[in-house]
Amino acid sequence: MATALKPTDVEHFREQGFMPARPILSAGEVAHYRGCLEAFEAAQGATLGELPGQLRAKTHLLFPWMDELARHPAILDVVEGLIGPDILIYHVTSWLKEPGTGSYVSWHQDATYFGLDPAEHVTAWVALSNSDLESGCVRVLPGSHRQGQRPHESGPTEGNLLSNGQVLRDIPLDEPGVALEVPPGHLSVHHTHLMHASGPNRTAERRIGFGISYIPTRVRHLGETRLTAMLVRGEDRFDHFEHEVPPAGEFDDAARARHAAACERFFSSHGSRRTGDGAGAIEAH
Ligand SMILES: O=C(O)CCC(=O)C(=O)O
Repeated sequence: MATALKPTDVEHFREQGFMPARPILSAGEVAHYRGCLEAFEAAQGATLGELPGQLRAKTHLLFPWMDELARHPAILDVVEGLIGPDILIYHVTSWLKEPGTGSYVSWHQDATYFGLDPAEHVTAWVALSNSDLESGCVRVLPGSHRQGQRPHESGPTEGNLLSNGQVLRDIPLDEPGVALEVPPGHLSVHHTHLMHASGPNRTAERRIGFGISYIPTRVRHLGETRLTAMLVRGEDRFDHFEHEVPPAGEFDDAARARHAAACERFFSSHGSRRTGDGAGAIEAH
């Protein structure tokens, strides 16, 4: 699968603040990664979002298959084309929208609570199911990243997958924006200042996506707590983050302990992140 970016792809990202869906995984890989997620959920008798322990956040620290997906060479090739060769994973959010839950995401910019400088973070959104308007895909305001960081305020938390229900002032929830539809096995990428939101999943199927937030190693976190991040390509000559350790076993004790410690640091450095959409549900932004 050809994954290298063309100069026109990079220009589109710089101008519009997002990269539309492009194929990244084979059908076999989609079935494999989805199978791994759902086998774990079946064994637990609950979805990832229903289980306690903030499992939707930094999921790559818990499961070798998720670690493998987050460092997939085809994804990293795209990310490298945008932020350069020395790449850290700063955060991961498993965006699971179960049918009939009404979960949505209010208009926001990812940078709002990430506390990164310079604002060079990008989110690769990888689909393991069809993400379209009907199933609650991300909707964007093209070019809005050029406005830089805008003020957010606390909004309703009921059904909102974002912590504190944070919402950009002046953008109505029903602002249609432009749908960023992502078929299974494809990825889209958005800039940390791009304004975006998503509506409820109105289909009978789950909508499964992973938002993987990558930064170049030169970026630092502005805060007193030293946060963790995972080096996935190139080298880190800056030492701004403590390096995360990939999980050796599926949801094993060591992985769970490291995941809990990393989440504790991450969320305490950003204020309370608990959402109102179910036990243990946590949003990254
Ligand atoms: O997956 C969604 O519905 C929202 C995703 C999002 O807000 C993000 O990736 O930053």
